[in-house]
Amino acid sequence: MKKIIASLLVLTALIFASCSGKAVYTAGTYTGEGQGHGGTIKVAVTVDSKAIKNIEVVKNPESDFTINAMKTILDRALKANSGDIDGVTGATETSTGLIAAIQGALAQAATGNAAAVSSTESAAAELKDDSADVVVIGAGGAGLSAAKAAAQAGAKVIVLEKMPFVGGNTNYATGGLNAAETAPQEALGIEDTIETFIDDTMKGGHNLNNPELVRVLAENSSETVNWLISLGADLTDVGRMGGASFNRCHRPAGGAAAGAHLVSVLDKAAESVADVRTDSRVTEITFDANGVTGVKVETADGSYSIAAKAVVLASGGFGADNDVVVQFKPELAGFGTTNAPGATGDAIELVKPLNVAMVDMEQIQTHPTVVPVKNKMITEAVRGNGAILINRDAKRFVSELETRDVVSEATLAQAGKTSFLMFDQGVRESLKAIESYAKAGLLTEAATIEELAAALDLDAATLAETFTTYNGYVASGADADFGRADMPRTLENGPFYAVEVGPAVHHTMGGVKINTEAQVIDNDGNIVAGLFAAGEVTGGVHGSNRLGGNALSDITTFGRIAGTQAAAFTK
Ligand code: MEZ
Repeated sequence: MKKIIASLLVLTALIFASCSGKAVYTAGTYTGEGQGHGGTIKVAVTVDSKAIKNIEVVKNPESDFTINAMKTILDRALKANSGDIDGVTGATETSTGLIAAIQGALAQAATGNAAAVSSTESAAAELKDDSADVVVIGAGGAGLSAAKAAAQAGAKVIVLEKMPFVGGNTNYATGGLNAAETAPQEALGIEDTIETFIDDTMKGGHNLNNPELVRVLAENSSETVNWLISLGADLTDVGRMGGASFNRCHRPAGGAAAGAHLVSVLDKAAESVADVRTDSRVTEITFDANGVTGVKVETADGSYSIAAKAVVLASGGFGADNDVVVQFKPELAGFGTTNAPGATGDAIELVKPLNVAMVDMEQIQTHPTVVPVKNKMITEAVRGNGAILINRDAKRFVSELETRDVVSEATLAQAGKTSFLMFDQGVRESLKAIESYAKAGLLTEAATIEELAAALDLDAATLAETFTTYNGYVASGADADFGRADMPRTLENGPFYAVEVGPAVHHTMGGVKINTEAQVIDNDGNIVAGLFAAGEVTGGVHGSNRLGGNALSDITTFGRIAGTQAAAFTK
């Protein structure tokens, strides 16, 4: 109790000091701890007598995708010179733990009643209009790629992100990035071709795709991989995704999650050459008779305008907002989503005054292996590395490497409209991404298949027979039941694992119409001068069904093209 009273006194002193514009620390480095999602977060906070000089996260048990949320919180604490800051939407537990750790350290640093900078003082800056060659709307993978490419081409770039952190849906992407005829494929002896990549993508999208855009995607994919590697990305592990004829999904060594890794690489690359502003929502794209002229921006502190010669729209899709989803595909009412909270389709209204053409808006994809209610996507790479899908009769019911539309539909036809994704220790060891599912407590684990069946209330003899039959198919190289194209390993090394999964909204394939140079097209077929777009905000690349691994490919390749073209336009 004494400890609590003492903490409250320190906190009260800090609050008083902050309100009066005065607070003081005893210079030094102090540690604090807080409980995050994955365990205890520990920070070391260095202060001088007036201000926080540095915050270092010395123990971080959180998953990779929270890196950007943590960075945002550290930036906020440094800017505010205080631990009295807001958390980050979409990373609540990490925010709570990290903020508590910072507050704990600052409570020790506080001496009670002298002078320091208050949070309100440092935040009260005047908002001035600004200018840039290129403004990028959205700091997900597409926006960050565009920003880096535009700056590499010599443009002054400002990136505007409405969320408090960068990364968008790319933070959640896991399985990897599709590319053909790449150096990492060659190193692994994979004989893929650009033409097969094109054929697979067109087939997966039921030929609704714009073939010219698909060709650009495939022909530039290898160069994109080289570009990302040159920026520091690790894309050395190459695995299989549904609908692919070869292993072409590139990700970090050991099968670690690709998205958060690429965000951290691209963020560093973009921040070094562009002005990246979070908590900055674009409310209008301004234009005159000659084309776009800039944007209007809204922040918590007020609004301002940026004059720009070119604008790159990279604001993502609308899969996070079920109200918008059902406007275009009513049968998805009530479905969960894998999407980041910012994917709310802001571009739909933003481009209306510019008479921009929209294509394929009703083409919305569900991902078939998402944990119900928790909305946690289990990457397709788990199936790619060997996992099988089992229904409540303890039987397989589909080729696990079919495209997402086929696997989703087959799952919805099963009792309970979900299935169990099952694998063994061999699959777990082949893919680092699985560790985060184990850490999050999503996996049911059992020493034997019979024990796994008992834990899930399935018939043990049937499940054992299903595994035996499947292992026989792996040995013979032919799946006599469902014709699964690739069966990389038998499932016979315990422990065995299962997780219940079902379809949830994943990717909105429709969006603004672009040409091969990422220029935006209007309803009369004309180019909107100075307006470029890349990533999930666009339509046409994926047709009616996107292949797993083609989103990271799309955002980086078309992001690069949009940035380069936008910079060229400003010359
Ligand atoms: O491209 C994707 O959506 C993807 C690879 C998702 C995943 O299952 O990891």
